Amino acid sequence: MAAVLYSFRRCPYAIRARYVLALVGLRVVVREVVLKSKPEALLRLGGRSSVPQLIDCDGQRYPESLDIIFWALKHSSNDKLKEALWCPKSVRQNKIMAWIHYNDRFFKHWLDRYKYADRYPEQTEVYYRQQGERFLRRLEKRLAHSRYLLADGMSLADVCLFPFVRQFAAVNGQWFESSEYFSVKSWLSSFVGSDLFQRVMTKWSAWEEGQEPVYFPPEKVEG
Ligand SMILES: N[C@@H](CCC(=O)N[C@@H](CS)C(=O)NCC(=O)O)C(=O)O
Repeated sequence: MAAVLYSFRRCPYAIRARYVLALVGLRVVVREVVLKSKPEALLRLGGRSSVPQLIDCDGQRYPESLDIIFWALKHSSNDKLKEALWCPKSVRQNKIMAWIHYNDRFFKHWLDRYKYADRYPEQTEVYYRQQGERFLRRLEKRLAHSRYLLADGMSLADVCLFPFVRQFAAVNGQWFESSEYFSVKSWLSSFVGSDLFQRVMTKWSAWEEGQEPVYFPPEKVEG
């Protein structure tokens, strides 16, 4: 039995986890969750019921996207890719984690407000966007010098951030396309335009107890 991944297609945390699983070529059983009516099997696990979550073959639980990503790296046999994504040098690992924390703690906060500005009427949508742009400017500065955030090769920093930048860009596509974040735009399209991303974003119907297992990544793009 393969590990089970509770996932939600559009969730940026789930996208980063699925992207790494697909990159390293690990196959799991995917269970698509509807956040408004989470399946009993997920709730029965107790504690947090956010997605993504992974349960491995021994029943060990990985309740956060980063836990799943490191689980995937640990089980991958592609050492070269593992080293590229998570360089063994601690200086680089610290840089990667600094980007991820900056994203998860700062950018995500403003992204939520920008996306759902009507739920946060104390400020305007433009105000929230401008706060998020502080992060975009840092990305732009970095990406003007190298193709990816740490160097010319993709690392976990890129994979963990791009799904959030994608959401930010989608709030007002016209604004983003006409913005001057040229390096960010080409960095983002190198992910979003890839075949791998199409597989990561395969559409599944909501999982129901007892159904035939659905595997991720899929053999071919569906939906
Ligand atoms: N820190 C978590 C965050 C996951 C998260 O917030 N997922 C959202 C969907 S994008 C969710 O499950 N929200 C519903 C809930 O928290 O019950 C991770 O890295 O996996």
